Amino acid sequence: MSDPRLIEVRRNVLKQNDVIARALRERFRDAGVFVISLVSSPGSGKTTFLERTLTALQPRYRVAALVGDLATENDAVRLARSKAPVKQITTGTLCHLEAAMVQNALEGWDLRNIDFLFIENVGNLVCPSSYDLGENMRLVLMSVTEGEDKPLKYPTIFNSADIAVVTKNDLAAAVEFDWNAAQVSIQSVRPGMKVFRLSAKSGEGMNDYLEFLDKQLTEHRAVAQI
Ligand SMILES: Nc1nc2c(ncn2[C@@H]2O[C@H](COP(=O)(O)OP(=O)(O)O)[C@@H](O)[C@H]2O)c(=O)[nH]1
Ligand SMILES: [Mg+2]
Repeated sequence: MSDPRLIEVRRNVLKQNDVIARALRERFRDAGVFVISLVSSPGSGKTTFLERTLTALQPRYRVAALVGDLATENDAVRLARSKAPVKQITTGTLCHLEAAMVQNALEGWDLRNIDFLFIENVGNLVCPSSYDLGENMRLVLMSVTEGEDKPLKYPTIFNSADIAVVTKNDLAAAVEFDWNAAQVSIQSVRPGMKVFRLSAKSGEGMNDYLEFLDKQLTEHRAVAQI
């Protein structure tokens, strides 16, 4: 049986996170920035996908990114090639980002100068699901090389996400990826979820996703009357 004190501590940590996440969400809304967080297992292709996204959006939008990892600044170095402002958050032993880490990382940034802020979470399909980061949209990424049943095995993270992206489509034939089976897995966990199929390496399928982001920002600003 679980220790009731442990449950109490966990509850308090989550509550504290929610308070900060709520404040962040208000700050984001006031600044008119649209915030997208990315979650996936390690190696699914978050950084590759994000680098391509940042580069593609830059001519029209002001973009920035925060990236979380247990150790190393490798991903921030890769993302900085897009010339967008990027900050690395190293979490040490923690397998997820928390709202307070995002808040600290944003120090010194004027959010009014950003249209899209992306937050790459630590690669993990379990821990990040319960931590609200104040984002407007949570994107869960899965790659064709991971198999079709990840949503069934990790339903909580798929449930907590708003949209799904299936990436590395250039490898689909080589790994005999079954698109229908993947769709069934995703839709059974999160009925109606919007899914994009693409390859961040070749760029195939990226346009639909970029157009979707475009619309999201327009709608967000119309609702917030910015
Ligand atoms: N073939 C192919 N490889 C990819 C694609 N996206 C990422 N990769 C490769 O997958 C590996 C992990 O990618 P990375 O972006 O670091 O994943 P992350 O750990 O989720 O950030 C790297 O070797 C990438 O080059 C893709 O669309 N197609
Ligand atoms: Mg990465």
